[in-house]
Amino acid sequence: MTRKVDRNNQTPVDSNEVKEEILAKYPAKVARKRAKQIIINRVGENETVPEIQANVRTIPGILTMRGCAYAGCKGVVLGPTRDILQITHGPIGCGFYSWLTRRNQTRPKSEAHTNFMPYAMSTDLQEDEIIFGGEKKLKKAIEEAIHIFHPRAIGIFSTCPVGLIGDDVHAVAREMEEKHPDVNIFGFSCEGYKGVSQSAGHHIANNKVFTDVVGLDDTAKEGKFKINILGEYNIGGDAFEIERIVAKCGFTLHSTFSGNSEYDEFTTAHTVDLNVVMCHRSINYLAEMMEKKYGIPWFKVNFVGAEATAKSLRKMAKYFGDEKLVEDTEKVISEELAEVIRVRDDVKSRCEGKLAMMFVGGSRAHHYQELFREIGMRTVSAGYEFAHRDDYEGRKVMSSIVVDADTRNIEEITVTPDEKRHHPRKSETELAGIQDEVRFSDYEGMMPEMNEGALVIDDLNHHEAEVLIEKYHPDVFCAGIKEKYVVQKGGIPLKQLHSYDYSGPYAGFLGAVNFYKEIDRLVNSKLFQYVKAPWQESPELAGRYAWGR
Ligand code: CFM
Repeated sequence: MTRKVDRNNQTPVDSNEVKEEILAKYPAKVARKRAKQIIINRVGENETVPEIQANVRTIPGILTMRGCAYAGCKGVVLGPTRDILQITHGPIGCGFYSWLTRRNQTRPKSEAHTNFMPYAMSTDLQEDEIIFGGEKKLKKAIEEAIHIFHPRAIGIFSTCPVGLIGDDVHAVAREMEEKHPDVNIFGFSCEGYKGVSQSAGHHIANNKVFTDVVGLDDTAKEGKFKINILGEYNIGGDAFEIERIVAKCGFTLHSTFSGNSEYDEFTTAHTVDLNVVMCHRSINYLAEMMEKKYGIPWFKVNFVGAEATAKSLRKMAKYFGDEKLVEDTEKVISEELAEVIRVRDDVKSRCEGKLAMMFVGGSRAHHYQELFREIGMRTVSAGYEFAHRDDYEGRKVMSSIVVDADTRNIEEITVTPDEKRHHPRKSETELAGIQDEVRFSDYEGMMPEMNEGALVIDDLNHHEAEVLIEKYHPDVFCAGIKEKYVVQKGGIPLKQLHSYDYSGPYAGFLGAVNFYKEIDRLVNSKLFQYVKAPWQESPELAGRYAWGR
């Protein structure tokens, strides 16, 4: 099942030396801690890999790439849903900076359909509320929102100051819901500081969507082979491409959590027969809870990479086991792959052997290695900002993950089977028959698929990125906007894998073609070799205090 790790394909630089150089700059205590988060990859029998420390606090003073719990809850999981009216309870900056910067696209079914995405709604907390409390202002904002927009559902998202002053967003939600029984109003305790990163916000969002939204309506959608896609957020139009492909094969896509989605698709999501999980990190909780409560099996898929897309579609068709579906899926794959292979081979002739690095949130640092592999490029170093050990080492290590105080901060919901609505989608024997192929409730993680000797780094920081660039001279560095210009000033092209640099889609078959072409242009352009960073000309900045003149 596992990809063959290329044991001869060693990195051109000694990873041990790079690690040592990185650690040498740190005080002893910091170096000891970072040493557990910088791992040289080894893959043994049964996908065993070395242990990496992940999902722990960033050491104060280090310039991390991470974001906050509010970003994970509002920005990531709920943000892409167009008709849940989302109010940020907090200072205006939190609402404004989480407004569409992630490039999650949406396509309302018609002009008449609700779409709140072009709005950034916030209570715009001021000093007065910080001192005297913000609940009154929140209630007023909800009244105003209902009056103007008539939403079916309202989500309230807490920011840091809300937690610090003690506003009870849940009590406000209950009170307002009593006044407006037609509107489903729910609050999220996703204050930015709630966890060590955005990952906490994902969990908080999953919990509330599960308890307050999923399962409210038992009306099933028409159609055969019904699925939900969990953890796909339609960045740069990825979900549009995935929708196109799964429909062409003959699946009925009931809902995507939450790219290009609507509230109604969430309330009825429990009526499907299969959940497939794209981004494991951000939504595995919901997959687990839906399985327990409603009996919906889940497995991991990946639509980033043409081969990975084909493999995922095959797994899905295999699950339903319908001959015509399997046949149609194969037809779609061979039809779509024809163009992909033509471009891929052409691009590969120019990109083969080039080096890539990727440091993205919690899934893409794994998924995008597929696309680079397809054009013959090697990932010499990769890491997540905020993923957990299971995303690195595979879910097999989950039982051995230490639960610390920061994790305990987030509610664990006890889920039991729903007496009326839990029913098995397949018999035990049917499930067992395809377990090896589809791997139910499992994720193999990033490290078992990476090369021997590759450097895996959790929660990368600025200093470490600089050492990596100096040592490896990668042909492309993949990260986000915070890293982009520093890396490019160093003469290395940076591809944003969060927002896609205003481009995309990169998922599915058409997405793969887009990505090959862009990477070809980036790594084969001479442009970056001409860049001279300001610090190469004058490495030190001198300053003077104005009053010393
Ligand atoms: Fe999942 Fe995502 Fe990602 Fe993520 Fe994110 Fe993202 Fe990401 Mo930016 S849900 S973990 S919290 S795949 S916004 S669409 S690109 S860090 S790797």
